[in-house]
Amino acid sequence: MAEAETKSIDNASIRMIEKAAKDGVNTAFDRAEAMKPCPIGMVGSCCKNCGMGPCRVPLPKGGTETPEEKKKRRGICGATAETIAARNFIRMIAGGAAAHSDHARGVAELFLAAARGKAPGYEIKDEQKLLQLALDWGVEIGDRNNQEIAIDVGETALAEFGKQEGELLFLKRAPLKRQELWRNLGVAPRGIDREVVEIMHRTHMGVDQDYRSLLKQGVRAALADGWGGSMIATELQDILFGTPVPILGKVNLGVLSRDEVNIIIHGHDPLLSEMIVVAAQDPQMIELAKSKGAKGINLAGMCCTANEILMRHGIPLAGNFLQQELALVTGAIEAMVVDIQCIMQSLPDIAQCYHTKIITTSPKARIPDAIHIEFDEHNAMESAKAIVKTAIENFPNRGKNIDIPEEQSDLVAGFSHETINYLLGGIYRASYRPLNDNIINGRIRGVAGVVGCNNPRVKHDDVHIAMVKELIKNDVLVLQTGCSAMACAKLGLLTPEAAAKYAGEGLASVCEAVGIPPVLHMGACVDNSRILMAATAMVKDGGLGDDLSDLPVAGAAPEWMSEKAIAIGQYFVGSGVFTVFGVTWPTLGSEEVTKLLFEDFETMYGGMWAFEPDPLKAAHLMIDHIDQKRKALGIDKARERVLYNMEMRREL
Ligand code: SF4
Ligand code: MSK
Repeated sequence: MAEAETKSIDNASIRMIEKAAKDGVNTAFDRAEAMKPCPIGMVGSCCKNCGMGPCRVPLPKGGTETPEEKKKRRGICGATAETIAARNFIRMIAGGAAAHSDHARGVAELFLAAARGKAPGYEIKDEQKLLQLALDWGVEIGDRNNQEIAIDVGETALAEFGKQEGELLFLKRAPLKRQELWRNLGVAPRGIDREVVEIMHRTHMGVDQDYRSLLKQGVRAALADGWGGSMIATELQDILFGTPVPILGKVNLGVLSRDEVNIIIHGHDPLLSEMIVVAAQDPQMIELAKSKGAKGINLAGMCCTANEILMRHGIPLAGNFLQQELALVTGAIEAMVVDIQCIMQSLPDIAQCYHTKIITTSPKARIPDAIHIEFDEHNAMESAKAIVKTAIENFPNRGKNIDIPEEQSDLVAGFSHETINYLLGGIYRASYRPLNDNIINGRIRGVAGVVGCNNPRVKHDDVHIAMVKELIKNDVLVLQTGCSAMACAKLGLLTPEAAAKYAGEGLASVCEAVGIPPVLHMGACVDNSRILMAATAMVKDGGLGDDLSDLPVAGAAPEWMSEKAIAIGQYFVGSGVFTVFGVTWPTLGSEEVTKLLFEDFETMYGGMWAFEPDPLKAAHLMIDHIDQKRKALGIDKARERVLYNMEMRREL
């Protein structure tokens, strides 16, 4: 038990780590202990981009070397430690941007098929957002019907991926000053695919060998993710499935049911999961479940697919990234349905110890020993029903070795950028004005986006929770997505009651007046684009400068692990936001590359990276940055509240 307690802060996970040990199941926690990270690769000093290598160029022991020695520290092709670290770093950006953007492409394709009437079961749920997007992209509205408009919107979206010239359309959403800065620095992205491909070209042996130039392309591709792929995914998903509004949900393994068929949907793509939600409510399916001895069907989510179906349907969250294996260890899952991203290959192996069926659904993400039921968007309900049926038929195979932890917590999710606008300003005056006003009067010190994954190199959930608690205690409103949101939800930080319990006086008073939690759940990892939109709305509302880099805001991914996290961090930095990562930092093998990212980027982009594994220290780096921005805006001194008499009102 003591050992399991060092691995997670979450009691449900601790109990399942214990059970896994008893059941002889090997999890990521065990593998992380058995396999120490390679100290050379960890800091970005290993290149394997050609057959002459892999080349390792670590700093000499003690970290000091003469200029002559440094000159010799090269790969076989002559690549320096700087080139190697920069290449590795931007290849991570390419991976992350590709993942988000290929997800977005799938959404755009389905969107277009739905608009053309070729994807039965899907329809336009948010007409207002469709029209807004049409306006933003210059698609004619006139007296055309939604279907006609949606076809043009879908075609415009798809064209963004392969665009060869010009700029991505969403760049125009950014503050004008930011757009100019991107153009002046030559990082305004062209087509999304083009920027990713160009990274792969430039990092091929013998191409771009100046770390500054490599990192510049990294920024361009990351912006193509945040203001391109991710934003397209979020917008089109909202139009198809509905823009999220606040909704009550539950989180943790305690949401699993003892007497119902448990189906977990895991991954990132809401296209299929939306249909599974409908299929699981089908009376025929429920009857079938009952005929197999179950009381019904219990659907729960895992990772970002979970965030998607929670926000729109209130489907409970079984857990975050490091709980995917632990969910199987309960012995109570009939089927875990996976789509794309963040899915561990160990799942089928663990499933064999119980009765669980692992079902892959994407042609892009197959796993040996899993059952493959391919999702056919033209026949989505059929695919969804086949999956639900497979799970139901597996219920009689449930064994006796079952342990479902009690833990489950309430949370409120669904704070889309539009919802925040409405909650703050009301239906007729929707605006960010009250937020800006409360930042200016000092009740809210600033805003932080705390996002990202879990990583077994640190104690599960602990780093997220410690950082977020420290931020809200210091009157910083926190916006969250991904696995980080789930970590904090488990502690109850995503409920309105958390304001009185954990937030500083100023933040608590605003949260209580508006009726919102001090930590707002904004969705899945692609929905970090919502945070960009919220920050842009703050700039446009006035009083807090005229660019994103003027805002008293900061970002963090304290338990990051995925390449997507690096792409997200880089698009925040490239948009002017100070961003702190924990766990490890992948360019420490080159002082020059690290200095460019941590210092020089601030002069160039008004935002820079930082690395601080200690969550409290990291929170204070963010708070210090917020305070500096407040000072620069001249709002660092708490203003006296003046009660206006009639004469003063007339004058005003
Ligand atoms: Fe080594 Fe250069 Fe080949 Fe990289 S590209 S593996 S540094 S020879
Ligand atoms: S699922 S990318 S572990 S947030 Fe989006 Fe969680 Fe990170 Fe995957």
